[in-house]
Amino acid sequence: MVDQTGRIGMPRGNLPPLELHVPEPRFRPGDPVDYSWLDIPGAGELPRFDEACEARETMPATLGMVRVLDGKHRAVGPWDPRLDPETLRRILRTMALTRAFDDRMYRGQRQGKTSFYMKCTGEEAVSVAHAYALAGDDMVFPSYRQQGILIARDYPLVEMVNQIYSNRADRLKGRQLPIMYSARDYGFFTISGNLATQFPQAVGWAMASAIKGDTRIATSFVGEGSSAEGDFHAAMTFAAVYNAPVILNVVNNQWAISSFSGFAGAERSTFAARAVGYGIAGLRVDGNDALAVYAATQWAANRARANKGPTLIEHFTYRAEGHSTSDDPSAYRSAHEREEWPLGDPVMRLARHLIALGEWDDERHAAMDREVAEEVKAAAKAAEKNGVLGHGFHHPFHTMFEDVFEDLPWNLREQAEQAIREREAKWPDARSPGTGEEGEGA
Ligand SMILES: Cc1ncc(C[n+]2csc(CCOP(=O)(O)OP(=O)(O)O)c2C)c(N)n1
Ligand SMILES: [Mg+2]
Repeated sequence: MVDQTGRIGMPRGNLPPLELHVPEPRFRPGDPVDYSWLDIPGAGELPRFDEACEARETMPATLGMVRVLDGKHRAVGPWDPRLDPETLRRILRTMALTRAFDDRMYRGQRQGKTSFYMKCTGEEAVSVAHAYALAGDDMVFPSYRQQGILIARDYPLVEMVNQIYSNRADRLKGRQLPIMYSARDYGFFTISGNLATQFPQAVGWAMASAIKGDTRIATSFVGEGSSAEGDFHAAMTFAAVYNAPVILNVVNNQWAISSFSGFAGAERSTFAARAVGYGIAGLRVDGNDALAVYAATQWAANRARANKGPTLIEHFTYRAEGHSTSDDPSAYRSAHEREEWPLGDPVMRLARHLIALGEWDDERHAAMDREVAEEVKAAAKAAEKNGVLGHGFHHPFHTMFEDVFEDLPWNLREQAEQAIREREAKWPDARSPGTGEEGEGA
């Protein structure tokens, strides 16, 4: 750059030097936590917009928040989905089951039964209430933290554990990282570790559904950190241009492993507000309020099904535990964040609402907790019979060469033969090489 005096790159004395802002989280390990700076709108404050409104009319909902459960555990305001107590209890039980499943699988990882696990503790309402508000055959393009959707759709827990243990009953034959499920018959698209790829895929699926004249809509989830990926923006553009029947969810749980949400832009605006710039309806929702998640999802699903367009939903929540079993959050954030989180625990909030209605009590809650723990235990025991990591009963290793090409190309056939030879040389005593039944060390 050349200034008026012809000097290149020299600072101009009359202007401040340019500087960058590097985001820094408010609290680090050991810091006391005070969330009073967080502006959380009250329950029932936000008006409910017409499902067929113009996308830009939802601007207040992208800066405000859909909230139904108030501080006294009552359901208030125009977003109350008015669910009957039986449905509320089913949602509560599914959230409790999801939490119990997470707890047991986490322990399973610590016991060496799997290499990896990811919990969704504190975020159960996001996936479970969302699933309850969809039709059972709507297509889900999840991230790795929506196990609650599979559980809400009654996917067998034992199949989930088989996949997590990479055992011989794993339908995915040990080819996916544990927890990266795939369940075509449950409308649950294969989870990918490549963040945000599912967003444009969901939009493409929704466009195809419309092209075929189908009535099924698609829904997809990314974390707030992943919303910084280019795929997020490609998906938003396609969804807006073609008015695709899709719900695009950003789960803002405040953290992307050790990066806080500020690195994805949270200091500047809400994630929901991204919607309006694209011409997409946007809703920010209290992600720890199952009724609010249900109501927002129902609004977006009705809108999409009526050909009124896509919706971006930001679920405002908190990742209560580590990112995964490979993570140690005490190294980068204050442990007090979880205790101080102003939106509480989604399971307890729904339970207290039911208690306030006279439809639940502490004894029933304790009995439910015991029941879901037993259900998970039974599934885990049944799956263990099919093998766990490190103790055999895996799919024969040479099956990794199968199922991609109808006829194995010569180079892969050579590689497969070489792999079998090397294995026999390494473990000459193995009972039946490659069957996965060799036991320890296989
Ligand atoms: C394209 C890509 N970049 C980076 C990673 C590594 N990675 C895995 S999870 C993760 C954090 C994602 O955080 P967020 O999107 O907020 O979701 P959350 O884990 O909080 O649910 C990162 C960076 C990846 N898997 N894929
Ligand atoms: Mg996150």
